[in-house]
Amino acid sequence: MQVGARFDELREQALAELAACADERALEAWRAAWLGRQDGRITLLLRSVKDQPPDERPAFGKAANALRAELEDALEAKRQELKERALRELATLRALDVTLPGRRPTRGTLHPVTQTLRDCIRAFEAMGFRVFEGPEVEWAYYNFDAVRIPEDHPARDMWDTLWVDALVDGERKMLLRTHTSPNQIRVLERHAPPIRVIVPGKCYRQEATDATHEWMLTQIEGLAVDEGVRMSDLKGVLYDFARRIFGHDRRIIFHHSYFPFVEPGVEMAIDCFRCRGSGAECPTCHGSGWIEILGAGMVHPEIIANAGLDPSRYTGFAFGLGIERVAMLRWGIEDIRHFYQNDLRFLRQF
Ligand code: FA5
Repeated sequence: MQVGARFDELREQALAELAACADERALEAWRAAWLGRQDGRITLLLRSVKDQPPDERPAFGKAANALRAELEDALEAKRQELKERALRELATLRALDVTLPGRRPTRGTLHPVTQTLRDCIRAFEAMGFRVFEGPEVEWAYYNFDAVRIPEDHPARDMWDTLWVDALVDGERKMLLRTHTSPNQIRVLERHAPPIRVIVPGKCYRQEATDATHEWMLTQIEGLAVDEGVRMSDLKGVLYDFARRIFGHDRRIIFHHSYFPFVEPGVEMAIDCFRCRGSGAECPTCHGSGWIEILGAGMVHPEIIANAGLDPSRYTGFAFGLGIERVAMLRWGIEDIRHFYQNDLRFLRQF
């Protein structure tokens, strides 16, 4: 066989096998088989130059060297081709479609109870009250005993309590505060008259929920203690508050009420936005025509005395306002339970 023809056959076979290589491993196997230093077929071919008849050696050697160079170039070209294909595939996998419409960033709003709380705080701040904060996990002492609700007092039943499971001195003494009134004591312990503070915050009660009762509620406690503070001051502050929040056309009523930490005690209610007092079947006010929004009264003289102040000289008023009820009245929301169900159809309306 002619040297040229033999080499053509080898070239064809080598290039066909190379073309079939699909990855780096196949390429390496091909390289070892054809160009491997030990026993690659081309290496063996080059080594066999000396076995050729002397007159054919130069042509044989030249052709074998040319074939080796050609296969080395073909290997390099194939390697490059595989690399580029892999990069192209990766690019399609991670492709960004710049023609897709963008995602609109979602924008939140303040929860309606938070909005109302802030508006109420602003109304009291405008009347000279300063904001104070107290703990949500409270000692039974502040929540009950210090505000004149002893262990066996029936008033404890008014606030069905969520107790914290930890025992302190063998007793459960910590609870989720049932009202913000423990802060009357916390403020009196730390500050001297003249006192004019409000204390906003969450409270918790083990309560069967209905249209106007939730087990978590937000209150603002108000406390003013000074020489000569009177019931008329309390009424003036609360009227002014109601006008700032609800406007002039809302009706307000004070009823006598009982809270162990005030004397006398009152409840303030606003006319029912739903039935305006006419509907005996109204599910919001239960037919009374009024929705109670706060409890209030003159600070009990015993609490003034326990704070180290002379009750014949210092007097004060206190109130505890329910913020969810205020939000319901403002926006005509018929059920308090909407607030904490996280239903965006409800929350997006504010
Ligand atoms: C109290 O919590 C007293 N600490 C208020 C007080 C403070 C009286 C200072 C005197 C002096 P009461 O339990 O009535 O009282 O609650 C006060 C207000 O919180 C209610 O008028 C109402 O607006 C709101 N509230 C009470 N319970 C709930 C409830 N379960 N869900 C929603 N709001 C409530």
